[in-house]
Amino acid sequence: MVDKVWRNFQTQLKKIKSLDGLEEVEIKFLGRKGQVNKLFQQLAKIPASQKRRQGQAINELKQKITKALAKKKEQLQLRLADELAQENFDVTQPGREQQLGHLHPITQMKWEIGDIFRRMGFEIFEPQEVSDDYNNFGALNIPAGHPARDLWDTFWTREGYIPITHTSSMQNWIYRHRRPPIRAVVIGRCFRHEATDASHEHTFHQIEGVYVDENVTVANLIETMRVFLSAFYGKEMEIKVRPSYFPFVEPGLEIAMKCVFCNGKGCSVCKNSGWIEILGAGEIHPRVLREGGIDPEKYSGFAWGLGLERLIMLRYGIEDVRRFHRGDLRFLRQF
Ligand code: FA5
Repeated sequence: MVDKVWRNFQTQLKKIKSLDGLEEVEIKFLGRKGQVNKLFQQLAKIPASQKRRQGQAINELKQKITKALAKKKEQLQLRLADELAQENFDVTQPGREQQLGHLHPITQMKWEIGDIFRRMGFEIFEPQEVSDDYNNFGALNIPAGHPARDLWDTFWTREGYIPITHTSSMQNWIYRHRRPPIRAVVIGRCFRHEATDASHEHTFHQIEGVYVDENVTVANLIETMRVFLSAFYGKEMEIKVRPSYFPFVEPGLEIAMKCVFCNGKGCSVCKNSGWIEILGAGEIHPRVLREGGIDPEKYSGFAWGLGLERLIMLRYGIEDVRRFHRGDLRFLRQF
């Protein structure tokens, strides 16, 4: 019996490839329920005259197995160290810091701006990125053939849908799904078929806002923008309000911020004007309210469309809007 166990052990010893495998074999032979202990238990059944010799043989077997396992362990450890050395692996080196990803600056700012408007009492929405002629133009007092359509260089799908040119495309939906007083902000992507430059991208983000209630005026609009800009920049910002034209507001206006790159002196980013336009806005046109099922005799409101990238550029002094989509990690890791 002792010989049989020894032969069995030797066969298994040869197959061991790892320290885990070694432990398995050790348990199988030297463990509490292992083969050596089983031999000891069988001693009780053999004649007293043979017990002494047999007991000695089992003890010798146990020692041989223990020794063989220790030798094998040493060989395995040496081989492992050799392999690690060949891989040029220095176990004494401290761990390398993992480069985990983080949110894109646009996402960070979208969330931050959403929080500011939420605190100001606005409900936040995302736009439908692909919409139709009615929502992007028709419902906004821009019927087919209206020359103002040229203000937006529009992409069209073959089926006649529009990747939205502005977040104003959500206005009609908001008027139809909310009753005054309405305070809503839409933050999302817009697409324009236009030449790109330092302040124009084909894909960019807008923050649309609408406020509808009784007796709302342009003064409320300007104050709302002032409060928002102070919260976002952490200080009073110098702004310029000038008249503008959008078919869905009357009167319409634009707000520009002093160019941070040249401090108002004029440079390539602000096209030498000293100011960077950040939003279009105005009193919502009565026709647009009526189209949304809201009585313009009773209610009035204001709306605005802010360019998200331009806000971020002015906050961090980023001189080219195209940086946001280039995927340059050196740029992105700064946020
Ligand atoms: C509009 O899109 C209007 N829908 C805004 C509006 C809403 C007016 C509600 C009245 C009432 P405009 O085309 O000017 O307007 O765009 C608004 C802002 O989006 C701009 O001030 C600018 O900050 C940003 N913007 C426009 N085009 C681009 C572009 N190609 N790349 C980056 N930002 C842009």
